[in-house]
Amino acid sequence: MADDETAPTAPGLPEDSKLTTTKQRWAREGRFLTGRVTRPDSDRLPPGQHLVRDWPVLDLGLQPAISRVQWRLDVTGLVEHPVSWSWQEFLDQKQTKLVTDMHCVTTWSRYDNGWEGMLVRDLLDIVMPKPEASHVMMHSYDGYTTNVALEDFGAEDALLVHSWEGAPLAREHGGPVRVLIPHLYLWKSAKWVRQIEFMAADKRGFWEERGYHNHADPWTEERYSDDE
Ligand SMILES: Nc1nc2c(c(=O)[nH]1)N[C@H]1C(S)=C(S)[C@@H](COP(=O)(O)O)O[C@H]1N2
Ligand SMILES: [Mo]
Repeated sequence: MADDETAPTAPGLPEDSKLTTTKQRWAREGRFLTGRVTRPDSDRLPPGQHLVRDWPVLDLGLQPAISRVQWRLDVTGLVEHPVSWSWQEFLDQKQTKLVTDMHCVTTWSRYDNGWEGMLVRDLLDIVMPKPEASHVMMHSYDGYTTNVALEDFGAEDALLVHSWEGAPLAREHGGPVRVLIPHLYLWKSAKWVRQIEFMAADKRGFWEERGYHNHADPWTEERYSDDE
């Protein structure tokens, strides 16, 4: 068990101490990014992965066509300020460019992907998760779902992306907007995202219910639920 889970709660601290601790750590790490978040080259490819140059497409075989006119993003559940954004409202939010690697559980990794979108941390600043919010479920236009702990969702390089390498994110890769959580296997990065739900308890998403690991850290090869 991690130290922060066993640490006694200081007297007088409210029940939200876990979120408070997380937010304090974010503050220590630095709120502003240099635009590049990677490990040193020598330690860059997670175990069991191989490098690819192309970008494979993986999904349930259904690639919903969502026009930017129809598109909406709803942020729901345990937040102080739920939002329901149109395409323009989403673009009006602060935009950030990042370069990250990505790692798929099917063993390919791809380095140096240039993204543009909204930092999840900027989203969290707007919607303000309530103290009891501990997990997040992403819901997509194709019916896909995937779950993460709030701490993973709020990673410094987690992004809601609309562009890749300077062009609008292609439909087959989840455009108009997909989630990107670079430090987890790519199935945790919901394509065609339409709703982000904040929850008081964990709940497994599509692949997590079908044999895949609940957490999905590529560095410790959290591939299958048998390993939990
Ligand atoms: N909405 C949605 N998101 C999804 C999926 C999906 O089927 N539907 N598949 C996941 C899986 S299993 C992987 S490996 C990645 C693949 O992303 P890519 O097709 O852009 O490489 O998307 C993830 N996000
Ligand atoms: Mo996947």
